[in-house]
Amino acid sequence: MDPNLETGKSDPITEKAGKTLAELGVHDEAGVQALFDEVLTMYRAEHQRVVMMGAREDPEFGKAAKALHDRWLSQKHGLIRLINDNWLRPAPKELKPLVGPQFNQLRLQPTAEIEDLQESAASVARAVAAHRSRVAGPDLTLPGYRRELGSIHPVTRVQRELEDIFLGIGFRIETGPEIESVYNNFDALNIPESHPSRDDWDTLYIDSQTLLRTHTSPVQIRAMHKYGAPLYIITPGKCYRNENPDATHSAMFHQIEGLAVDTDITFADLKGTLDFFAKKFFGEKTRTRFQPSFFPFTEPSGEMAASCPFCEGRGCRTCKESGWIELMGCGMVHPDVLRHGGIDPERFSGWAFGLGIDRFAMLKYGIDEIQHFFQSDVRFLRQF
Ligand code: FA5
Repeated sequence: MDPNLETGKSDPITEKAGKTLAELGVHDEAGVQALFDEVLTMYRAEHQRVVMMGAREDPEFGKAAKALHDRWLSQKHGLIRLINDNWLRPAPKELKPLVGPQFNQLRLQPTAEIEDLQESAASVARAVAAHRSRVAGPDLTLPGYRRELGSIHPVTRVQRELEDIFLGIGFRIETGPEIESVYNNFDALNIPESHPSRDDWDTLYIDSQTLLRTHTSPVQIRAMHKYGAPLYIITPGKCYRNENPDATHSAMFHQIEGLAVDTDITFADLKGTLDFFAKKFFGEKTRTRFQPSFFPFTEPSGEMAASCPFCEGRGCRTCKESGWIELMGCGMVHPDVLRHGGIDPERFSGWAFGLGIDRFAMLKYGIDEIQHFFQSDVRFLRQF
C-alpha cells in the first residue's frame, strides 16, 4: 500500500496543502496551474494503486479505499479540505478566479471516484462473505446489507420550496395535463394564430388539435372553469418546446404559474406578492424590479427581476455585471382570458406570472448547464 496512506506520514503535497499560496511563493497563473497539476498527478497515482489492488482482489483493498478516502476527502483533515482552507479561501482577489475552477475540478474527481471505489470494496466484501457462508454457514457477525437511499432531485427540491412559499400565503396547488388542447394552450390565452410560438419550430404538435403544452398557462383556463372566482392557485409542471438544447434551454423543462383572481385585484397586489416571494426565496435584502414586457394573455405585462443574491446588486459573473437577475414574466390577466375562463371581467380582475423552476434551481445551486438535471448521472445527483 502507499506509505502515505498507511502511515498518514507527511509528504510534499500534505506539506504544501498546509500552507497558503503566498507562503508557497505562488503568485501567478502558471504557478497555480503547476501546483494543481502536481496534486492531480499525485491523486491519480494513489487512486490507480488502489484500483489495482481491487483488480488483484488484494485482501487489503477495502482498507486502502478507506485510507484513500480519509486522506483526500476527510471533512476535517482531508487534502481537499486543506486545499480549500489554505489555497482557495485566503487566495488574493486576482488569483481567486484562477484557483476556483482548478479547485472545483480537483474536488469533483476524487469525490466521485473514491465513492465508487468504496462501493466496489463493499461489494467485494459482500461477495467474500457470501462465499464464506456457503462454505461454513452464515457469519452472523457481519453487518446487514445496506440499501442505498436516493435523494430528492434538485429541481423537485426547488419546486417544493417555491410551492411552500405560496402555500403559506393561501394559494393552492393545481395541476393540468401535459398533453393539452391547442385551444387551452393558445386560443383561450389570446395567442393569435399568427403568433410565432404557434409555429412547428417551438411547439410539439400531436395532431392539429392537440399538443405538448408549451407553458403552464393553460392550467389557468382549466382552473377558472373548474372553480370560478375568487381563485388563488400555483400550477407546477412539465412543459415542452421544440428547442435545440443548450446550457439554459431544454426541450422539456418545468414551470410554475401563479394566478390570483378576485374583486379589486390590482398591479400593486402583483408587485407586493412577487416582492414578498423574492425576499422569502433569496433573502430579506432582495430588491425587485418590474419592467414592461409583452404577453398576449396579460395586459399590462411585465418582466420581474430581483437584485442579484450573489453580489447584492453590485455586479458579478452570475448577473453578468448588471446587478439584476430576470426571474419571470407576469402581468394583469387579459379580460379576454378571464372571459374564456368563464369569469366576468367587469366584476373580477387578476394577475398571473410564470417562471422556470429549472432556471431557479440553476441559480440556487450555481449550476451553469441545465442538461445536468436530466442526464441521471449519479455523480451529479449525489451532491444533493
Ligand atoms: C411563458 O411561458 C409565459 N407563459 C409566462 C407567463 C405566465 C407570463 C403568466 C405572464 C403571465 P416564457 O416563454 O418567458 O413565458 O417562459 C417562462 C420561463 O420558462 C422562462 O423565464 C424560463 O425560465 C423558462 N423557460 C422557457 N423556455 C425554456 C426552456 N427551453 N428550457 C428551460 N426553461 C425555459
